[in-house]
Amino acid sequence: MDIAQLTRERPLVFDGATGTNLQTQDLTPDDFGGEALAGCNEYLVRSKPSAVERVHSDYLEAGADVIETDTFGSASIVLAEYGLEALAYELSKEGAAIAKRMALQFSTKAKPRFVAGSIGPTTKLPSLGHIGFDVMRDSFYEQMAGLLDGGADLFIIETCQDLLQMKCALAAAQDLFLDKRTRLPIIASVTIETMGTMLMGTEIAAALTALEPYDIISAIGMNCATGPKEMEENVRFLTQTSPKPIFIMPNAGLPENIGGQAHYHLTPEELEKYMTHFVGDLGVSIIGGCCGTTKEHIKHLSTLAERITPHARTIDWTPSASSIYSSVPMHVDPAPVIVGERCNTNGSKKFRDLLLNEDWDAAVSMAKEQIKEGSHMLDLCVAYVGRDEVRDMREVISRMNTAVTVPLVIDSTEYPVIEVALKHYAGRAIVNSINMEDGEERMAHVLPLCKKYGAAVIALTIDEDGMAKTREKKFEIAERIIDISVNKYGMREEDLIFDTLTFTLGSGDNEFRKAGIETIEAIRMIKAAHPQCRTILGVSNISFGLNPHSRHVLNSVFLNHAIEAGLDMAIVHAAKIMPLHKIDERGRELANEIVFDARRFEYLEAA
Ligand code: THG
Repeated sequence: MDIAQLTRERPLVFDGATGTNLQTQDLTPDDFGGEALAGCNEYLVRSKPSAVERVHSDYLEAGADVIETDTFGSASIVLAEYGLEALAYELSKEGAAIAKRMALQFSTKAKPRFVAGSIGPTTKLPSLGHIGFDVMRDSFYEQMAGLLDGGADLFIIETCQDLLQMKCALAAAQDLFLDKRTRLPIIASVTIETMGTMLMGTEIAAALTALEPYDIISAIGMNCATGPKEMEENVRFLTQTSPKPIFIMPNAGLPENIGGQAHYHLTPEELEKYMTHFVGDLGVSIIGGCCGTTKEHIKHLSTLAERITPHARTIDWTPSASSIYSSVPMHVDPAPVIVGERCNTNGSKKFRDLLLNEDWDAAVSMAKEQIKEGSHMLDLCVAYVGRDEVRDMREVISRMNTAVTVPLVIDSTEYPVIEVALKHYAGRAIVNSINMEDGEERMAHVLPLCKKYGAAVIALTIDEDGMAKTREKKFEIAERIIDISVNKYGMREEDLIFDTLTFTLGSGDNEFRKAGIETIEAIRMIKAAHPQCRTILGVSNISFGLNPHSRHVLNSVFLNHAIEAGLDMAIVHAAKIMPLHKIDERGRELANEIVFDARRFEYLEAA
């Protein structure tokens, strides 16, 4: 099934609430298989399948194109609450099989009906350390395997509260599709609470940034928590920015608590009115109902779908990285995106000492300090000879995941370190870095990780001959990396950030006198040929070996020239970058002479 194709002319209509519908059937504890299982809707597929069939037939009669399986909580980690964890695969499979049987009964050539395997968020938040990535992924894998084997046509990973939980589910789906040599469309749907973010504090833009890179996601959207009215601003945002089709499944309004029970008051006519706007004016292409919606609501949506075409959207997409909270573009105006350099064991004695003392809280404080100083993102490197870098990365990043509001750049040469970081990071990280020192070897390890977790990547202009010195060689390596990354590993140009690297100009070494110009001109060449690609520099490298004041001046002047050539991002100590007007004329002149190799005197030794 091709979601984009199916929704070109008409929106696709999902069904309504499962729980609310089951409640109207006045089921007894016996129907659930005994007191101990009462309330476990997922067990009904075995204890009373007729109740589940009734939900499905109600919505199919109402005209839903897609019905959801009664498997929202059929992952072992949820079923464990009823001692049913061993049945996760079976219940998922039976749930899908019942739905498939019903869908086939109603399917016609003119109106095919589909089954969406429902995958809920479980009861655990991995970003809060409730559960580890691998355990959660395995649980989703088993649930999804059951849904697939039972005949689901697509998966809906819904009511997501924690992006890391969504990443576990997406990793499970990727693994399952590889193992079974198949592929189903996936709808990824987050829940935005009344306060305007996901439960973990995630803004809709951060969710979109983190999810958009996943090829296996066919549509992105929102469900639950609120009614359509409260969703409107975020619906508008998604329809204006998301390259993927949009799915919206609101509750029947905000729930009202009456005698300890949630009541939903939005009428079918009101839901239809909002959805007319969402589809017809904003371009939403998949609609349905969450909590409180009934057969009557879905009837209204399916008749609406017969007479409305999703508005053709104009998409303003900005490639970005994100933390669990917010999204940061990989280009800002004025440039550059400032990547704080100090959370680096090789770049800061203070950070190194904190790591050696395992003072994780103070390490997090250093991160926060850099944000205060103006960093838009932070480079993070915990490598230290003799220490367990995987463990250190896990300790630091699992804290920074929720404590640091800006995106992280994972700086490591070790593949397992990169993977452990990506498994503990809910946002969209940038991996620092790949290069071609050993040919394709490093790319072969790192790029599949970037694909699997949706990360962007920094690529250094280094090849088998070492670090490129001339602009032509830097450009040639960049082109080679683009070719392999895009054509062999499925990355997009917008996922690649090139670092044209510079040797220090502070050594006074004649061999490197042109290093600054070559680095800057290589940026110009890459941006001209590949405007989608981003560029970055570790600016402080240029001035190693000079005294602190000269370093600040040279770094600032060099950065300025690099920006003029098209530099998008800079790894710097934000507090030490000076605006040009704050540097006296003599300092600027000297720095310019060094950068452009126009030195009149050999003053460097004296610096
Ligand atoms: N490109 C990419 N990543 C990189 C670099 C790069 N990561 C590491 C490095 N280069 C960028 N980070 C730093 C961090 C600190 C310093 C230089 C580069 C630095 N530190 C001072 C020193 O060593 O003298 C301060 C030391 C201290 O505070 O103890 O200069 O090029 N992709």
